[in-house]
Amino acid sequence: MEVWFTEDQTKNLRISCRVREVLFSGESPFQKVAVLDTLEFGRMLTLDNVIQTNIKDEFVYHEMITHVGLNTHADPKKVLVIGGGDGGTVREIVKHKGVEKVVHVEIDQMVIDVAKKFFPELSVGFNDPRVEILVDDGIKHVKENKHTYDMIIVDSTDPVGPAVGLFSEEFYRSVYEALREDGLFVAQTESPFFNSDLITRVTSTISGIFPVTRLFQAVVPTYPGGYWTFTMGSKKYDPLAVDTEKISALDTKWYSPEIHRTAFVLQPFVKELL
Ligand code: AG3
Repeated sequence: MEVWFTEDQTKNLRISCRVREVLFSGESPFQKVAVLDTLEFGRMLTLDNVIQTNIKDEFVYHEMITHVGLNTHADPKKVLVIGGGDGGTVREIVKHKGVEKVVHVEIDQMVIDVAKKFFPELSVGFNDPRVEILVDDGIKHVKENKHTYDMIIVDSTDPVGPAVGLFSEEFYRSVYEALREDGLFVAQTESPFFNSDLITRVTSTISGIFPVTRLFQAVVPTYPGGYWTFTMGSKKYDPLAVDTEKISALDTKWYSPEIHRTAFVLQPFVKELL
């Protein structure tokens, strides 16, 4: 028997993956959580039937949401991660020896438990002594912690349901306040093919708050369109002014000093959104 998982990427577009086995399926107070063993992508985490991550392509997203910003800041010591309960983002941050503290705020305990059990490759960073995990609301956390972080990473789900607030002007203002005077933040900002209005709105909102706003891109095969964006809001540092020759070597598969530069090269149709 063939078993397939299908995500409705838009109302009119679907992605399907053949499933060898359903390893976990549960419902938390926030969402439906599932772990599927897929034939094409290996173990895959879905939340409310939306693909979050998988063993085959996770490195692209997790390396890009972390290293571009960490290598833009001159000396990031204290980093906050909002969301990203699978652990992939934290795993990449702790590769930076200069980082002294990572506060990881994830709203859903079930996602953390599932990551520990089914995604040891992603959740390894949870064991690093510099990492503190808080099961809490990220929006509340940034409001309550002013002038605290060098970098904030928003590793959210799509802008529907619980994550809507993480794409709002009010939230970006709290992020600004939660950052130290030379701090910066990076958020995942969806697909220019299917979420163009969101990209336009978010970049214009962020540029109204932060002196430097930059959109960059990478390829994530399992996300809608396969072309994914991230947006950086920065109080001082410009990622394009980084001397990429001075970036220290990291054990990565997608990110490199060359990619640090080329990720900001945008196609005309994407530039038009900004
Ligand atoms: N965060 C989810 C990105 C959005 C994916 N959207 C989609 N598949 N429709 C990824 C979490 C990884 N730590």
